[in-house]
Amino acid sequence: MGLFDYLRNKFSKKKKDETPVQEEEKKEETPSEEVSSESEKKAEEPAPVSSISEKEETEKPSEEEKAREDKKEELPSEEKKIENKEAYVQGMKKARRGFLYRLKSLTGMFRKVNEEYFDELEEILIEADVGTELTFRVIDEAKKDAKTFKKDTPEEINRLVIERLFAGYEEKGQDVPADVRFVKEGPTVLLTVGVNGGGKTTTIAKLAWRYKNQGKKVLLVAADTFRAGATTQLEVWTERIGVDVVTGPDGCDPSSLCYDGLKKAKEGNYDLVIVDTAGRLQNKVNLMNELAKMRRVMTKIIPEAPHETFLVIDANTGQNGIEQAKVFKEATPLTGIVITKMDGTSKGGIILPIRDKLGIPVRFIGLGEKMEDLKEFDLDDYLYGLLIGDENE
Ligand SMILES: Nc1nc2c(ncn2[C@@H]2O[C@H](COP(=O)(O)OP(=O)(O)OP(=O)(O)O)[C@@H](O)[C@H]2O)c(=O)[nH]1
Ligand SMILES: [Mg+2]
Repeated sequence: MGLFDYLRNKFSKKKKDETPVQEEEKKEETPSEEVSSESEKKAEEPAPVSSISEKEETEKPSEEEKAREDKKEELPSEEKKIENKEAYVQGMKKARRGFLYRLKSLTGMFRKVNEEYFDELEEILIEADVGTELTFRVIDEAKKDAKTFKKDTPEEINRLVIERLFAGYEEKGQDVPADVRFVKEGPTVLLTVGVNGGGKTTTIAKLAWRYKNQGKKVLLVAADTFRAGATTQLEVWTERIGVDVVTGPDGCDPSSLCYDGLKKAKEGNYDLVIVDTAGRLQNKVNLMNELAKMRRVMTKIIPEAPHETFLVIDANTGQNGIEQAKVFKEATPLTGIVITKMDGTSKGGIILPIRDKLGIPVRFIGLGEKMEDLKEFDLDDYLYGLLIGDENE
């Protein structure tokens, strides 16, 4: 079965054929449809915080909220899975238009493929941020496949190319569950890194919201002491979400905040500590030194910390994002990548060269500004969002 049929089958089957056994096999998803739609209703404006601020004002959940939470527990995971797919379909509208629609219009222009067709296809892939190296390789392979399997219509070639692209994704790098991997005992520490404006602080807030809703005790550490106002930004988030934060004055040593934060987390029996960092990258040596020092200090309190280190990349940065990732990868061990602002880009392909060149798994994807718009990365959902979407649109 081809990729497109596989995806269509997978998602159409779910609605009808679900069984309790299948449901159990599915991984946990948050947040539920109820929570999302309720939050959306509350959102007066698209500002990222609006969807949760009201809810968090009351300390104790109301009866209505409890009932909703209970319902959320009961929500079959298949439904959550469908809801997740919908978030990708919505969030990747622009990317789909940029890629799939161009592909379709090219397909309509040729009856049989020739060199010109391959050139055009190459351009579409490069413009979708798939990266030159991967594009050239896949096009070359597709040309060979076309000869071997005697395929010459644009539809057949497109399928070959797309299947090659995504088969490559699955081959590269080991598969790690997207969700943060919690340690059995003591706080799990997640360090976030990335260039400025990439979406670190917003992603941290979204993750804090996600895990708080899962019943975890979450502590944030405002270790971006470099940018004026960064601490206040994080504090505002923590008040709205209802989680604790460790802060220091602007300009103080971020490592000492890490020390204080981890100490508080250990003593206060927190489940998760998320550390925000400054988004600067002017000097690789400085970056390496600073991150190395933060890690060193953390190990004094929790020897294995940080358990996870996520690099946050803005999907709009394109190939530059890959270069950033290389620098960070050299500076600090990374366990995952978060792609933000996927909703704002017409180039959805950045996921592919990241995996191809860096071998680091994408763990989460930002599909909008609201809290619930940060989703676990799922290759099938992503492919569906990029290649199929809403079939009626
Ligand atoms: N549309 C959209 N916007 C996002 C997403 N993630 C983050 N943003 C926006 O990106 C902007 C920058 O986000 P921040 O979280 O402040 O970025 P940062 O990496 O912490 O930046 P510095 O603190 O300057 O290093 C904000 O306006 C966010 O609302 C996303 O997934 N979709
Ligand atoms: Mg920030």
